[in-house]
Amino acid sequence: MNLSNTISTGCPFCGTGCALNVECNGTSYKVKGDKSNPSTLGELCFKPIQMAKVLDTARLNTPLYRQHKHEPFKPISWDKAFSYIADNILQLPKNALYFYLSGQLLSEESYLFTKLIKGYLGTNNVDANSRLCMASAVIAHKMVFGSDGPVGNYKDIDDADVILISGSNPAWAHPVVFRRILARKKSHPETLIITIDPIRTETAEKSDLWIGLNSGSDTTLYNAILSALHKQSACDIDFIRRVSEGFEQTLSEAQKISFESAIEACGISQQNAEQIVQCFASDKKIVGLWCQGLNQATDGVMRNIGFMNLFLATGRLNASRGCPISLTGQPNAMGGREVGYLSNGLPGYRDVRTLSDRQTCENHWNLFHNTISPIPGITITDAIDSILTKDIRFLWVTCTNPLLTLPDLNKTEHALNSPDLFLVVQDCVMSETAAMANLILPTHTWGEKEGSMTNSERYIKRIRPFKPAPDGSKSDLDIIYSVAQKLGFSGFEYTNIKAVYDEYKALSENRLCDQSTQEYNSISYQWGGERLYSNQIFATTSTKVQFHPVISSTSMIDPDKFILITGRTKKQWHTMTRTGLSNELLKEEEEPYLLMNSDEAEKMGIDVGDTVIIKNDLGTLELPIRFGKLAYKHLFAPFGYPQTPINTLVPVLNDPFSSQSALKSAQVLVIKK
Ligand SMILES: Nc1nc2c(c(=O)[nH]1)N[C@H]1C(S)=C(S)[C@@H](COP(=O)(O)OP(=O)(O)OC[C@H]3O[C@@H](n4cnc5c(=O)[nH]c(N)nc54)[C@H](O)[C@@H]3O)O[C@H]1N2
Ligand SMILES: Nc1nc2c(c(=O)[nH]1)N[C@H]1C(S)=C(S)[C@@H](COP(=O)(O)OP(=O)(O)OC[C@H]3O[C@@H](n4cnc5c(=O)[nH]c(N)nc54)[C@H](O)[C@@H]3O)O[C@H]1N2
Ligand code: SF4
Ligand SMILES: [Mo]
Repeated sequence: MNLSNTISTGCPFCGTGCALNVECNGTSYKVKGDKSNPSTLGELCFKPIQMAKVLDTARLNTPLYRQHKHEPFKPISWDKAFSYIADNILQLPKNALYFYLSGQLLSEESYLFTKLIKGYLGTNNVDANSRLCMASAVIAHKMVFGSDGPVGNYKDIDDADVILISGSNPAWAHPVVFRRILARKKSHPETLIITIDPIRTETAEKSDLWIGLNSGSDTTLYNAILSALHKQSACDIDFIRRVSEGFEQTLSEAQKISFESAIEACGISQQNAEQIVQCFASDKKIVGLWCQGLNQATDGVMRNIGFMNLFLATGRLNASRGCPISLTGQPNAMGGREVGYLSNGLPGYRDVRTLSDRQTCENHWNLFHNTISPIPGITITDAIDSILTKDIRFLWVTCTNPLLTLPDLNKTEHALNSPDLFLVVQDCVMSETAAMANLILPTHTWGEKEGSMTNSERYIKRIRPFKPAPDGSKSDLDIIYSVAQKLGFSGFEYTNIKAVYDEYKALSENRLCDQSTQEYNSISYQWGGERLYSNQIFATTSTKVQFHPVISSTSMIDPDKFILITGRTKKQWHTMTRTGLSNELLKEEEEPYLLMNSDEAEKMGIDVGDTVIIKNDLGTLELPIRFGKLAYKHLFAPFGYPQTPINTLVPVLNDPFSSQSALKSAQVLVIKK
């Protein structure tokens, strides 16, 4: 590798998907924004800049094995490691195998895992951490538009009159998107930024209006706005009649609650809610952004749909009046969804339940018909239960750290620690999950890998290596090739990564996420163009966009308990396995904390810095207090800190449509220590 040059690549962190140039000088890597990239325009935040300084810290450099989980690990050869995997896969029945992937893998990696597992192994027992992240958004998009895929794009922010953010804290989680919002505000001060969030986050702080609703009352709020719009004759009846279905039923469900009682249930002021109604009733261009505050809930799909209903009802799916844009969390959850890595997916936004989709993939992979199972696999939280009942006995975890990020960690730990489970973990460092494994496969990571990623606005770019990987580690793709070979499969003999991409892109032809015309070496492409469905023909069977009735939630807060919201910090990435190695990224985020309203704390005799006990039926934790501004009886704690694994207190309660877990609304008692 040339030691002094500039490599064009992308950021490995959030779904904003910034394109980067890395200036390499010996072992020093200077990360800058790539100004030639039309999606992110040369912007970036501090995470990749600081991360590039610690890429070689604490890396694994040999496969490690132990037969029993109480034994110490022993280094083994790669060949032996692949044999252990192949032996387990060949000896166990198909439905005893499970694979858990990640939105941080490159598209080529997720594609080949999908081909190996769903195609060659003939099991759909595979899921990704997107189940915890984007599953509700995926289902909602499919129900409304007929396909997954966020509608709008970042450019829509640049001329928006109103930016409506709900359940999202982009100032921390999508900083470059937020900077774009602030740039619009600066150049056009009349732009209105509204944030709907139980917490007065940095995003809310910098907005014109903070709507601090009660956790879980979103559907009630959106329904109230929808019926108020209808009452004022502010719905776009022409659009509704011409290109949509289901409006009447949706409206009558929304009308079941009066505006006044809805507002009361949300715990917000009538004036604030009316301000949103007036925005939608006007001709203003509104861009709607949302993320985990809507996705991670037992009614996550309904929250997504309720929010999108407001845009449909006012004909807002275009450049002049605005549109909804679902913010994607991980850097390549979009790519993973495109290649079909969730338990029901197949490449090119296909589905295992559709015969023609299975056959297209079987033909493409030179497999016999009926090799791919028509039954979706179980989801990750169900897989944890199946490990406990010994139905699943082999789990291969790649690029995710479930021991800290799944709900109900005591149960998760119990499952992963099971003597009947052979646990393989493929990671670049010793994560908490790796430390529980029977077999650890040390991988290359960002800066060392090659492939492609799709960002939150459907823009695909190339990811290129800019440094050597530690000796002894292997790329995720090499590991897949080698395991396939050990299993005796032909169909994984690629001469380069371009060949993997070319094979996948052919499967995307004539699909919504078509990228079949792209040249691997120079991919720079927004599939679907700037905005999806600009011809008002939708991916549904009737080609019409679908309204769906949304039931107003009636969330009950136990008067003794608090609602514990969990989420991100500004500089750390999830379980901190990599960003936790950077002192700069740890500054002010060294310790976990519990955010609480000062007046509620003072009533309980609790002061800033005091340690409190938080507990529920699932467990007990201790955290130091910080004061913030939140809806009454709400708390916030970050979830990535291994020393206080907050998901211990988060129950497994899933959305019935998406099986995404409600990670933002555990009920807890707070006790002064
Ligand atoms: N710094 C940093 N950035 C990241 C990540 C990271 O780990 N660190 N992770 C990336 C990933 S994978 C993801 S998914 C995104 C997540 O990005 P976000 O979803 O923006 O971040 P969260 O902190 O999970 O939650 C967002 C907000 O939802 C609010 N919320 C909770 N309950 C409700 C509710 O009932 N209604 C409404 N309206 N709001 C509610 C919370 O108070 C919180 O402020 O961030 C990405 N970016
Ligand atoms: N309570 C609560 N829980 C949550 C959430 C929440 O808001 N609240 N959010 C959920 C969401 S949205 C998400 S996305 C998940 C994220 O949860 P996880 O995906 O479990 O968390 P990460 O820390 O990102 O784990 C990524 C792992 O991949 C490893 N890794 C890095 N690069 C590579 C590579 O190139 N190859 C391989 N093989 N490994 C690599 C890292 O070292 C790390 O161990 O957490 C979910 N859990
Ligand atoms: S905004 Fe997201 S994608 Fe862009 S540099 Fe920061 S972490 Fe990376
Ligand atoms: Mo996520």
